[in-house]
Amino acid sequence: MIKKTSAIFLSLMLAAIFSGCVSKSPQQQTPSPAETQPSSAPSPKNAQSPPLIPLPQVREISVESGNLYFKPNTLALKLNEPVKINISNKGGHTFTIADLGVSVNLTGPSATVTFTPKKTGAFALTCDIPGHKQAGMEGTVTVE
Ligand SMILES: [Cu+2]
Repeated sequence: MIKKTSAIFLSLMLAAIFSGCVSKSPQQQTPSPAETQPSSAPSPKNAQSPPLIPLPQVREISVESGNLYFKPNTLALKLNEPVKINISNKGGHTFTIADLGVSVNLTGPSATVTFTPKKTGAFALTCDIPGHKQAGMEGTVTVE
């Protein structure tokens, strides 16, 4: 008697545990596809927004080139910072910074030169027309 009742009790317990495991598993799987849909929806909108790329700052400097002078004749530049020099001119001259690879012929009333200093130091600004440097068309360009 005792062995039969214990065997029936054990079979009922196993059936209860087995049925409980089977009934729980489909309920846990159903919410997962519903959660993935709202999270994937906003991502294409973020990908379409244009990326913000900052433009490099170009510093502009005005220099006057005249009758055997540059005004100002000292320029302070920064390493790897693009610079645009607007030159107003009278006569025939050049705006030359040989050490930085810059040389512009000045024949008209204005000229521009844009470059980026790639090394630091103090460099000579000159007019390369013969005799003009000796007459005073020279200066110094410092790059820090
Ligand atoms: Cu000159």
